[in-house]
Amino acid sequence: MTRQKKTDAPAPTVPASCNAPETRATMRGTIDNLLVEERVFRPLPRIAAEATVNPQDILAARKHADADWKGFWEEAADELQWFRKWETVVDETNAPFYRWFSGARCNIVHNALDRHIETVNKNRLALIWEGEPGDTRKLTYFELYREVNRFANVLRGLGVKKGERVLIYMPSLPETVIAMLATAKIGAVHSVVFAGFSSGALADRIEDAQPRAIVTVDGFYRNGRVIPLKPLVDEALQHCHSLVEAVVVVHRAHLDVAMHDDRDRWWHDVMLHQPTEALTEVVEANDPLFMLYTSGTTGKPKGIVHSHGGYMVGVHRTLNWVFDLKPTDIFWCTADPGWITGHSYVIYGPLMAGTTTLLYEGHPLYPEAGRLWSMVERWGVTILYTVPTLIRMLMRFGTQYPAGHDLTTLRLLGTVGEPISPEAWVWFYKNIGRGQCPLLDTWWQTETGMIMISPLPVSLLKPGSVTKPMPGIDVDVVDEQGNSLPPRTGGYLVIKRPWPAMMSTVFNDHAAYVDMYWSQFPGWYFPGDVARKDDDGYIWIQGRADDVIMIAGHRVGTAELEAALSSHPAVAECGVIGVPDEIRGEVAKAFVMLHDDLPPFGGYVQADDMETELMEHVRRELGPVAVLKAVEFRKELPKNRSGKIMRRILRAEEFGEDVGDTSTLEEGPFCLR
Ligand code: 6R9
Repeated sequence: MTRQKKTDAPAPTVPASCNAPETRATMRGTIDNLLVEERVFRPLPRIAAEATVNPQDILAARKHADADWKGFWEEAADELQWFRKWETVVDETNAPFYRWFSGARCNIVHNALDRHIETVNKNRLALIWEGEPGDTRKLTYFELYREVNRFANVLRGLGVKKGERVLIYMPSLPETVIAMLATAKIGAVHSVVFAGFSSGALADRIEDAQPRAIVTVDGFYRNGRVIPLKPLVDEALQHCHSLVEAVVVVHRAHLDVAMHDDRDRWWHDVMLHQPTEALTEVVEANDPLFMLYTSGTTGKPKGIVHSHGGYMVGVHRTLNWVFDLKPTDIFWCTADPGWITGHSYVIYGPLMAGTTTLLYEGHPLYPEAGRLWSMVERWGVTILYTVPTLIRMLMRFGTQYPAGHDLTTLRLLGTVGEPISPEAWVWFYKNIGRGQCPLLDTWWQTETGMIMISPLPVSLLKPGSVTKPMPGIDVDVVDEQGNSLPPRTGGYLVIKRPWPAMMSTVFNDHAAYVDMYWSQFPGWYFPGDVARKDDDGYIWIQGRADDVIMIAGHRVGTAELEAALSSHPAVAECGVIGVPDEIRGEVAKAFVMLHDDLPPFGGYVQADDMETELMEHVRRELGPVAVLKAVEFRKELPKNRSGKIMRRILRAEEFGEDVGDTSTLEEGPFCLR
């Protein structure tokens, strides 16, 4: 890139891994790389001094994993408690249906909760919850344990059996965590449905999952409003065939909701007089723990299934390595519980680690743009793990809000969910992390269950790169034939070895599991992303393979075009798609949200016309291949529950096509703005 702010790097002595234009790939099936980002951030001495995992450990772990990957994961499994050890670390006889820790007996709730009651963790805070109006609740491990046991008894009383599904349609509340853990405790399978979804989306998921019971809430607070939820359950149940025998309703927003006598029960009524002890079901390691729906580009959402044993090992190991947890940490991952990040790194991971996890019910900008920072200050948050979309949104409000709060407790930052543009990365690092906190950009998926590619606190960081695979994870970038690509050549990201927290299947559709993830490159897992490595082996995600744009024979990932656009000071958010072009075949079209709180275009406009200015800016940043044909200015961009821009919807709108499944589209109260 033309803008190289070397002053941002504390010690920019590492050879720059630049991507010289002359080496751009022209091979079929490879992705061009246009973005050249040269800033590097060296490990901070203070962080290195307190790190549990230092660079030598990482090297040793990689060596160990490469020589004996099963032994490597077996060691990770030994850090947790099992009722009976496995017969095989990973049974590959029916690949790609890998069975991790086959024959073992366990329950993730034993590790997340039960075992802490016997240790000093018993009276430590497990959960701090803050409601949007400002009400708060704190639960120690012992208190959470008792609540979970009571609700486990409720579920058993309602006739929920091992292996049956419990659907949880709730926002971020303590009861959401309690319901999830209680379901897992009795060996049932939870399916959390994002509270921002419509009754139609809920009905589809009920129809597919066939839950025995539903847990929901009368309503909740979001952006200063009360959002009723229970009526949507009634509506969904009217419109689908289901086995649902009981709906348990948490009383949160004092709404006068209709209750069906034979089916609906208040949470506080059923919890009354329940014993505070409950047996933890002993399950086989491959028994299902939960399912979570993701929507493909077309068709119905798919229920991604995860199992107890492998998932707990993968999540536990990655949380401890990436975030190097300390007994004094207050861990805040801002993800919704209806997203995989909420499962792995708000609930299961932090609880297995015995740390304190913070949950927030409401909108991140309510009542004003400093809400997040006031919460960091109030609770003394030490680790903040969030999404690029939220960072971009907060950037729009400038530095006055973070500057007004004491953020000095923060020691680590993380992001997940989308490529983070170097601009947003540096803003977060400097203004929130004060240049003192490593920023860990973690790549993974609902399907992978755990972080797969990420720096550790002692890694050298490059803004916009997810750095290197976690030890034990074998990642490569290949062309369409599966040949490994040299550095600086983009291609398909593949994972060449199974890993413990991998999904076990698609619920009720084993063929879809094989087709969607294992058929493109037989024997390897294909996540659907395009990426490149640089000369240091660092990985740069270029976007989703489905979104790649072919400009005059050059294949360009959306992440690079969007990062270049985002580096223009007037651009708040953007999404790029390919549109037909007579000469070049295809060119890019951008949908852009400008900073609306700046003077017209922030005074940055050199050309008369903002569209021309942005087109020229992208060309300056990325070179002549990056042809932006048009820029459309928008007040909103379509996003899903985790804030990802849905280019599929932009494309469908552009071409007047059916937008397909929009059930995961974030609308109304959940829309981040
Ligand atoms: C955890 C989660 C998965 C897709 C993934 C990729 C994108 C996630 C990323 C990232 C660039 C990162 N993605 N993390 N892209 N950098 N650090 O996000 O799961 O909702 O299933 O999405 O998100 O495209 O394939 P999920």
